[in-house]
Amino acid sequence: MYGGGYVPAGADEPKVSAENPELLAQFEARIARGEKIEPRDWMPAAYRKQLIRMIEQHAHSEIIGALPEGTWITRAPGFRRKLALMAKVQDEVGHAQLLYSAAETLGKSREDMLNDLINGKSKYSNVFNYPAETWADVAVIGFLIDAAAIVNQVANSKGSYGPYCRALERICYEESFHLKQGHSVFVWLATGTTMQREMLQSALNRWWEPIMHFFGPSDTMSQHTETLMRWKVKMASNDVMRQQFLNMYVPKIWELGLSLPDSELRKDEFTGQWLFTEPNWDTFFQVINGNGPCNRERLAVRKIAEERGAWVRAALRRADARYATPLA
Ligand code: FAQ
Repeated sequence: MYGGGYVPAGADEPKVSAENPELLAQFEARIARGEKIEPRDWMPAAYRKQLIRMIEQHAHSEIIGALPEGTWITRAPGFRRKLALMAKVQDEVGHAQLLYSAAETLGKSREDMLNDLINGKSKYSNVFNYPAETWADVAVIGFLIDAAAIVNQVANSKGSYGPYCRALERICYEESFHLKQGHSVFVWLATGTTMQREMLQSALNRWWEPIMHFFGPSDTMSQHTETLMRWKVKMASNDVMRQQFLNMYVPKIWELGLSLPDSELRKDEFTGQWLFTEPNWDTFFQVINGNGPCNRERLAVRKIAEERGAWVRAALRRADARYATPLA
């Protein structure tokens, strides 16, 4: 069922059954009451491990996610578009900062997380392994990928881990501006010249499957959903979030006279569910395991950034050490 060399996590998972049953029951009761779990609170090892995995992947997605759009800052049409895109890309990097800080509260250092990103041990969102070929790709990313991210993040900001939820709340405020920026470019192109509409349609066709993949494998294939939903880290399953996205955004795309590259896509009026052609999950697993069109380039750029920034980090560490030394 799985492709792309994907090995489902599990063998080295901490066992929930090995936890102290009394502490586990108290922990689950707190979650059931809607309380937030904070860094110093007792938590099962599996909860900690799952949160680190998920928040770390999310943080990596933000810094790697800055790259496809980042390449368009100098080519954005006009000063206002350049300014808006530059501010957006800067926000994404800021989101990574917030998320790395949230993950650090669980005991993994930022340095270890960044090393695991560069050495390919840790994943990041599938969508950032595709190139932004034209200005219309920036419109699709800004409108639809930000929209997809918001669907996921608004839901999960109501989850159980305090530092992650607070980071998500702040991120969602900023993402809603990103969505407006993306929508503005998207509508501009959709209502522009024939060439602009064609460029947008072509970008939409290329991005549709990666966007469908964005919410993760269908529920029958998802490895972590059950555990994550039990502990209110994930507040809805992959399929439920995908449906929410389709419900909110497909009408907005069709309204502009654009099409989507799936002849099966339609809402079943009886069930209220969207019907669609199952995206190719083998392609998805290939992409998230390092074999997408841009994986190597993305990690190479990240590695260069780490190497070139090493002197700044060293200088900051020295400054920290100096201020920590009491004056004679
Ligand atoms: N990409 O068992 P599940 C953004 C992996 S932020 C790559 O269903 P889970 C902002 C998954 O890790 C975008 N890998 O997993 C922005 C697992 O592999 P593992 C990121 C994926 O955790 C916008 C395996 O497949 N958002 O875009 C993906 O229950 C514009 C089995 O899957 C977040 O990270 C994927 N799409 O559910 C920036 C939100 N989906 O770890 C710039 C937080 C699944 O066992 C421009 N994360 N996998 O080796 C989540 O909500 C969840 O982790 C899911 C996946 C829903 C992504």
